[in-house]
Amino acid sequence: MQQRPDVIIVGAGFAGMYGLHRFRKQGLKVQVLEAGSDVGGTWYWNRYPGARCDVPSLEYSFGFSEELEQDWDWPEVFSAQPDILRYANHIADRFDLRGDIQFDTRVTAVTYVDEQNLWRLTTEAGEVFEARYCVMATGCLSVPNKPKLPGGESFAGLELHTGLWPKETVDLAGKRVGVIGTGSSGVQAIPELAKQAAELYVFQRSPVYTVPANRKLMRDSVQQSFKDSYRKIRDMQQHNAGGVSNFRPSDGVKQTTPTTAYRPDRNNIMALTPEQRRQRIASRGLNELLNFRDVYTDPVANEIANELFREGVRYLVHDPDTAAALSPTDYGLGCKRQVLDRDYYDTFNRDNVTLVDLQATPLESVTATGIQTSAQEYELDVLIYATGFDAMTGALLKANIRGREGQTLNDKWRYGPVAYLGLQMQGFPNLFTVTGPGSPSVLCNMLVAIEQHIDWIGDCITFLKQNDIETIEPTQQAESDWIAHVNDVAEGTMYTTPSCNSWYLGANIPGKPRIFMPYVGGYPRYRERCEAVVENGYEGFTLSAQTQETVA
Ligand code: N01
Repeated sequence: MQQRPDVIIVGAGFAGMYGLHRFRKQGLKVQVLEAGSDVGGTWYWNRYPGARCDVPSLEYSFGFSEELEQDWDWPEVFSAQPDILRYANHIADRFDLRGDIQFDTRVTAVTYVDEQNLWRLTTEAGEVFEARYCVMATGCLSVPNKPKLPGGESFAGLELHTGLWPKETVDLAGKRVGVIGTGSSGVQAIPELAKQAAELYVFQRSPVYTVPANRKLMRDSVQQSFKDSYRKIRDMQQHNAGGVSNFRPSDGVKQTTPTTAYRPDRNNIMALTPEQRRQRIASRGLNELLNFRDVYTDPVANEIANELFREGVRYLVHDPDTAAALSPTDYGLGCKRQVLDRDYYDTFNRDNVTLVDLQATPLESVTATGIQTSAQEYELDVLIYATGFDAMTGALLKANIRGREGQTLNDKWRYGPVAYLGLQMQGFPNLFTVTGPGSPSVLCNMLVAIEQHIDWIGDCITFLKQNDIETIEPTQQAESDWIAHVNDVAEGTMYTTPSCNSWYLGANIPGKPRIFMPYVGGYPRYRERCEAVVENGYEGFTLSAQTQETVA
């Protein structure tokens, strides 16, 4: 048994790292447990070729340290995985975090000990850690989904998953490579894999709506403008639905890549004539379709945009059959997380790339030598799963969490995640989730969402200690009212149309309850609600006073 910390944090991605720094600064003893061998979370595991962030790096960065903001330089506007991992490592070194992080430590059970009001965490190696507070900083997209395909274990070649990519260089030269999956990961990886492999086979179940990413190198003047304006930018982030300031540097350099962030200047596609719509796309590209407000709420506007998108694919992809197969028809723009690419469609014009449409010729089995579809066998040396994650709830349910009186989180969440503000669950006192279901999380600039949650949790712990409060947990009423609100605001958006099957809804995992998990009401509205809850004396939470026996 180790010396008891005040707080145990599970995970040393950006959330766990900032949690460690923030809680330590407020005088708490903190222990972080991390399954990987180093810091970085998502950016530690997702090392596949082409991996990069789709939020501008000057915004996808921490605002808690002005010195860090000033010292760090980003080489690209939207950074690649190695640069973001370098940033994570820099933070670990700069704030001397590694001493309180135990790496290569997978937590296998998180159990509330009722008699002592503390959390006991057990690791795969059998170590036991205990603390009054437990913070699950386990990430929203951290449990890779490897679908159970017939013959799935029989492939004799090299098998990889984009979300568990090896540290060592993977040499694909001269190899026949297959990729299953065309979400963000697949779309980023495919153009890079095509450059390396002898033959690339893309096994596509659903075509994707993807638009070109901004690929600008960072200009010194742009970086300096941001550095000069960071306080204003951080404030702007706090008032933007997606946690992105959309700050335009004073020298007029524009960021043209759309984000999922709210754009006040969005207009309606229905207000334009067919000719005007085409002119807009001709001059601004397919990205323009994402800037129309009504595309996200009006099914008629949505279908107009979808058809214009398909027109664009037909223009970009030379072979008409391939273009048709790459064009989504059974769901609309705005249903899934927007995908951004670099040369995705052009990749299908290469001689060494073959699209295998699994809707036309379903995958029958994985064999020792490749993939058998209803039409033929594709012989492969390497099989890459770009099949996504058990998102938002996966890591929490896998951690085997047991709350008061032995209640399991898996049982509590059997019909879908139930939590108050995505921060806490009734029956699980003093356990906090960072960017949990019911919070803006994946719909927000993740670093902004993380800072807000960690600050809220840190302030909450200070309040508990200062007021001799033993435990905090939400009331059942507050929890169910919040979930009802989360569902209400998602209604009527393209996210929840019956034709939409996204990981936001859990629809990518067989048997997972179909619930829209993130909070779509916008980050500022959410943040204000969190602040109001505190101002009203932790409204919706039950606070239990410290008893003599448990004062340790
Ligand atoms: O995962 P996905 P992802 N047989 O779930 C297919 C973030 N991210 O890793 O659509 C055949 O989106 C599946 O097909 P279908 C970002 O938030 C960000 O790509 O279910 N195919 C789909 O094509 C993103 O949204 C960045 O029919 C199967 C693909 O696998 C999230 O991570 C980069 C299958 C999975 O797509 C997840 O993205 C990367 C089966 N049995 C990731 N099962 C950036 O910042 C699944 N598929 C840019």
